[in-house]
Parts: sequence; structure tokens; C-alpha cells
Amino acid sequence: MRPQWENTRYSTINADMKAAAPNGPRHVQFAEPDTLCDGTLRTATLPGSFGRKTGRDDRTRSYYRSNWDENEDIDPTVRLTCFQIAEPDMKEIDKSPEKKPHPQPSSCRRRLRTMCVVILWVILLGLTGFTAWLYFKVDRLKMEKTRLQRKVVGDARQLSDLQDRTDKLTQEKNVLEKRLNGGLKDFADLKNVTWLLKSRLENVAGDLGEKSDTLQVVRERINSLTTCDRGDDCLIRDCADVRTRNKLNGVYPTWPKNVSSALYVYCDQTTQGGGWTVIQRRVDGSVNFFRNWTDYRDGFGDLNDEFWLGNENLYIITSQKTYRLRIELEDWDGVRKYAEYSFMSVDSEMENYRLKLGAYTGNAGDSMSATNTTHGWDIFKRNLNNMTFSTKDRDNDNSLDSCARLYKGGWWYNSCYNANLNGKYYNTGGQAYDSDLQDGIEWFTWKGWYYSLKSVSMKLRPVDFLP
Ligand SMILES: [Ca+2]
Repeated sequence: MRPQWENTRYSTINADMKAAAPNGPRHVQFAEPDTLCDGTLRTATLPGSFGRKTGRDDRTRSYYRSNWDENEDIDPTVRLTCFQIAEPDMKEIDKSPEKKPHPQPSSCRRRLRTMCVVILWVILLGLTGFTAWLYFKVDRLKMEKTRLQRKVVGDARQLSDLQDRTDKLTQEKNVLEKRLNGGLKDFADLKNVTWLLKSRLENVAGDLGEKSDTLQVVRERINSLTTCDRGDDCLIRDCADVRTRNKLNGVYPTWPKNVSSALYVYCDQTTQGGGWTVIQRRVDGSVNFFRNWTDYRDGFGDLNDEFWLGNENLYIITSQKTYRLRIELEDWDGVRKYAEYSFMSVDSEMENYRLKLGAYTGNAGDSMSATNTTHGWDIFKRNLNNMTFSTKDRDNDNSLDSCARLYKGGWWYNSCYNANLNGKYYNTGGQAYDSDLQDGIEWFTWKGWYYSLKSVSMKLRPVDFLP
């Protein structure tokens, strides 16, 4: 809608402008024109930067430029045109609703509005961040809740297991308590039995003391018997001498030359007229013959069973007379054979009990003093005559090896033997046995090297013995 004053009469006037300095305030107040003008800018459209002033007669209104926009190219030093509008019917115009221009926001209000917007944005951003933080926190709490729930379930299971174990341990504890009570009762009984045994033991100890005294008396009597101070008894050198008084087999004391104490020997008084002093016997393997030098020197075993009379005793016996050696053999079929040597003697320990043998007679073959044996391309020195004695701890043989260790005995090994009468006893329960190791009781000239005999004995008798 066009303004009502467009078709009315108006005039122009040039008014002096009191402009402010270029560096002054933007809004310049013009002085009120002295007169009203007419004629120019008739059809112009009033720019929005014109102000309005009501005339004094209340019939005119003047329009003037009250300020200018900094973007307008207006020189503030030029005179501006003023307008005066003669309003023939001003009252009617006044009655029409005056269109007030939109108030331009002042700088203070703009700042306020900007500040409010900024504050709103800050509040909005704060609320958004707080909401995001809350969501994050809730998620964390949910995860923690899930973890705690799982932990509670696991703890509940462990608690259940612990409860079961506790129950089992309680049951075991009850069982052990019962056993302990039983054990305590047994211990009390055992204590009573111990006291009883102790009292009996004291009684036995008393009896033992008395027996000991008796034993001492017996020992003194034996010593008196073994000490040769009874005339003709001192002349009993061996079983041949025993036979002049007693013709029964058994163990007798003898007094070899230069020996003050008695030497107990087993006498064979029945074989070929008797008078044999037995120096070795093997019958059942009850005695171990794989022994050291000292044992073979002193003798070992049981005179009524298996034994070795001892190299020192052989030396003592064979030093006093000339003796004949008889060896008796039996196989597992009960066949018996023998071998005799016209004499046998044993040197002293200084000579390592060297063996001396006479001529052979018999039906078992000469396995003691046979000449060297050829076996394949090898020649084995197996003549035991004039050989020294060897044991597992003293090697006096002619072999690079230890014959005593190889063939499990103590003997006059050469390199090594045809006879191994102190070898290992193979108890086969009545069955013949072939010893692949050649370490059995062997007599080569009868059974070869791989047959261990059932029994064997060696005995001496003076060559001048007359039955
Ligand atoms: Ca050797």
C-alpha cells in the first residue's frame, strides 16, 4: 500500500548540514530547517532513513534526514534536501493508523540477544554431554552388574563344592576318630603285653645268665679237651690215627704236628678200609663256595654237610706225612666214579698253597694233572699240578682272565681247568644239568665241560696206611 502523502503537495529546501567530523558518532543530528521547500523529488520514494517532524502549526510535517547509513555514498558536508508536506487533511491522515517503522534493535539488545543465544547453546551442549555421560555410566554399571552376577554364581558353586568336601572330610574325620579310638585301645593292650613280655624277658635273661655260666664251664672243659696234654691223644694226627681207636664215620678231634689246639675233621672210616680225612664235600648246594681268599684259607661250611677244610689245614696236615688223595664223584643218575693220586701236598700261604700231585689211578679219568688240552686251534693249560691257589679276590692263575671269577670258585686254576670241584652247585631237583657257562661242579674226563655233578668229596689218607 502506498503512503497517503504521495499525491500531496510538497516543497524542498536545502538546509545546512552541521555535519560531524568524519571520526565522530555515526548518527548525526541535523538542525531543523528554517523554511519549508517545494519542487524537487516530487515522485521520489522516501528512504527509510528519513525522520519526521511535525510543524508548529500542526498542519505541516517536515521530513529530514536524521542520520545516514554508513553504506550510503553521501558526503556529510553537502546540503541535504528537506521535505515539507502540506497536509490539507492532516487530521484524517493522523486518524489513520500510523505505521510505525520496525524498531531497529539497538547494539545493547543485539549483544543481549547474542549472549542469550550463547548461553542457550552452552546449556544445550552441557545437557547433551551430561546425557551422554549418563548413558556411558549406565552401560558401565550394567556390565559391572553382569560381572558381579556371574561372580556370585561361581562363588555359589565353589561354596557348594566346599560344602561337599567339608561333609566328606567330616565323615573321614569320624572314621579316623573311630580308628584312633580302636588304635588307642590296641595300644593299651599292646602296652600290657609288652609289660608282660618284659617281665618274661627278665626271667629269661636270668635263666640265660645261668646258662651262660654253664656254657663257660663247658667251654673250659672243651679247652681242656682240645689242648693236647693227655699223652697218647697227642699222637692222633689224622683220621688214620683215629681209626686205630674208632671205626665209625663222624667228626673227631685230631692234633696235627706243631698245632697245640685240636683240629676237628670228618673221618670216612668205611671207604676202601677207612682212615680218610675228608677235606671237601659237596652234596646239596647248601653252602656257598664262591668265597674270598680268607675263607678258603681258614675253611668254611659244616663238617657233617658241605665244607672246605681250609688251605692252611691242608698245608698243616700234608706237611706231617705223605698223603694219598681220593676224589669221589656222582652224577645225577646215581653213577659213582673215583680218581686217586698217589700223593698230594699243599705248600704254605707264602707259596699261595701250591698243589703237588702224584700219579693218577681210577675210573673217572685224570682231570687234575692231565696234560694240556687242545680245543680247536687253542691250547688250554689245564694241568693243575704245581699250580697256586686262586680266589675271586686273588688271581694266581695262568689266564689273562680271573678263572676264579669266571668259574665261581676257589681252586688251583691253571688256564683254566679240567676239574672245577669248588664251582657253582646247580640244584636241578634230581635232573641232569648242562652248564653253558662251565662254572658248575665239573670233571672233564668223565662228563665234559658242560655237566655239573650231583655230589663230590675229596679225602686224604697216609700212603702207608694199612687197613
Ligand atoms: Ca689270571
